[in-house]
Amino acid sequence: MSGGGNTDYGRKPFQRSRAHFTDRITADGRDGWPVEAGRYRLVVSRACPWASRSLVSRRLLGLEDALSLAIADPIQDDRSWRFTLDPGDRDPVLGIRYLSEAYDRRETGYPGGVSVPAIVDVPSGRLVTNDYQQITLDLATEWTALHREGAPDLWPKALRDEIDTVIADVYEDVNNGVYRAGFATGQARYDDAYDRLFRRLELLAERLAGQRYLVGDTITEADIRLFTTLVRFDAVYHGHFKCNRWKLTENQVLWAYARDLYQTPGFGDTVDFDHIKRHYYLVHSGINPTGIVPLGPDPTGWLTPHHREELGGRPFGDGTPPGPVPEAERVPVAGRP
Ligand SMILES: N[C@@H](CCC(=O)N[C@@H](CS)C(=O)NCC(=O)O)C(=O)O
Repeated sequence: MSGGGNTDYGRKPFQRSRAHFTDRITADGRDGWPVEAGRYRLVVSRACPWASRSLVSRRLLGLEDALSLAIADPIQDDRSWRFTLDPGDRDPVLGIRYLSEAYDRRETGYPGGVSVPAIVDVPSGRLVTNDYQQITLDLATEWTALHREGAPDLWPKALRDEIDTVIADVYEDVNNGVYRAGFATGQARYDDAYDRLFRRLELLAERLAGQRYLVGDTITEADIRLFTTLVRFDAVYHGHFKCNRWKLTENQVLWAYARDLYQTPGFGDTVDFDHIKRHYYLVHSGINPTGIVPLGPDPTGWLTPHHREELGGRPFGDGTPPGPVPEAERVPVAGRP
């Protein structure tokens, strides 16, 4: 199905760097970081799918007051993530210009990359964790004392095995699969990533044809993780990463599923298409050397009716949707449909 060309299995595949700081913020504080309202700051880029998971979870769980938010400029410079969207180019709470300063306070000479999402301890200014795989699970299970009333259970114990199986496949073939395709340096690796991506998406579409959410009948961690890739699909992965067997808008089931989530409070209200497009098309100069940011696609389709409620399902289980987005965190008009 996919193009031929040279085989390149001898070359190094795209490798996602290990999350280096894996301390956990827990209810019992066993790593020295107890859950505490107002103590920590979540640093994200709205462009980043891994960071966006934590933005969605934080909204769904109503943790906005307990865990404050710093939004980095979508365009990194040679010192990585920076707070150039803030007055004086400084994060107003941490007082730093670059996220790397919090990494340095944690460990001098840390050789790894500076990545988001990151959680920083406000009193000491030290990075606590950049473990993107664990952060949302901990928000769901360790931060419960600070959840809003009516917060959903995003990782319910009874469904955990099934959720974990789904998220492992989604990670491998979809979340990370688009990157393996986009950053492939040879044809065979690209072909393999592309084939696995679309095979997995088609399986997921079959699963979602008859049920509203991935696992059980409520929104879970699994939906959050699939959503953050789907919402970027046509805007960046289809063109920039060459994941172009079809567009999301051409897959009836997944497009309706993604719109359903987008229109659910806590999902679409965290998405900034302007940050997403500028980050991918400007930062990855190796695959987009001209730095031209495409004007399309037209995002207004995200607001069209999806009819997924006909499948039943209880988005928040016995809980309720989150309230409005805090004024200071509203996505600017340029980033919304
Ligand atoms: N790179 C992280 C995962 C999160 C991630 O890849 N974030 C991206 C933005 S989407 C990032 O911050 N990249 C900069 C870098 O890793 O140097 C890891 O593997 O620990």
